[in-house]
Amino acid sequence: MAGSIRPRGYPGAMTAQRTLVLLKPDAVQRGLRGEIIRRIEAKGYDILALAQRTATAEELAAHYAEHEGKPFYPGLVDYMGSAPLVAIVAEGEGVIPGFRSLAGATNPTEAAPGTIRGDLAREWDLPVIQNLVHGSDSEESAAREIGIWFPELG
Ligand code: IDP
Ligand code: MG
Repeated sequence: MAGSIRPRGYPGAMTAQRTLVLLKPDAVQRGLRGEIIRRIEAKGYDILALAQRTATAEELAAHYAEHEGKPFYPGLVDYMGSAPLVAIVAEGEGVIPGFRSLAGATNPTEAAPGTIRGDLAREWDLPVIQNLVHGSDSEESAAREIGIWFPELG
């Protein structure tokens, strides 16, 4: 809650969720870190942790275990490990579905205008969809993914 203007212990504080956001390598390479973080902060979520680094093969295998064996999996881990990314833990009531809503649909062509992917990404003829951001899709995923990227918060 560092930096929050809300009083500590405000009603409902115990219901806050945490989600794991990744600014993928295309977001970093295109200089969109600030624009995406701006949207997270403008929505009102708190940023608890933030780190830029190149993901290891072990981190990506753990993070994307659910996609292993799919046709786009080799391209996905290659894309995600190709250059630095930024891992973020964001906090707030409803932040798990709320960030997914900010991000928009997986395919940037289908993502609605107003969303991160809809406004800032497009399709390319590549083996994997490059769509700027990852956001956890459930409380279980968020807890697992935060443990991968920020074990010190576990
Ligand atoms: P999500 O990021 O919207 O949660 P997931 O289905 O979890 O989407 O897929 C993880 C990532 O894998 C996507 O963000 C995208 O980069 C890539 N991806 C997903 N489905 C496809 C596909 O059908 N073709 C190519 N890449 C895909
Ligand atoms: Mg997903």
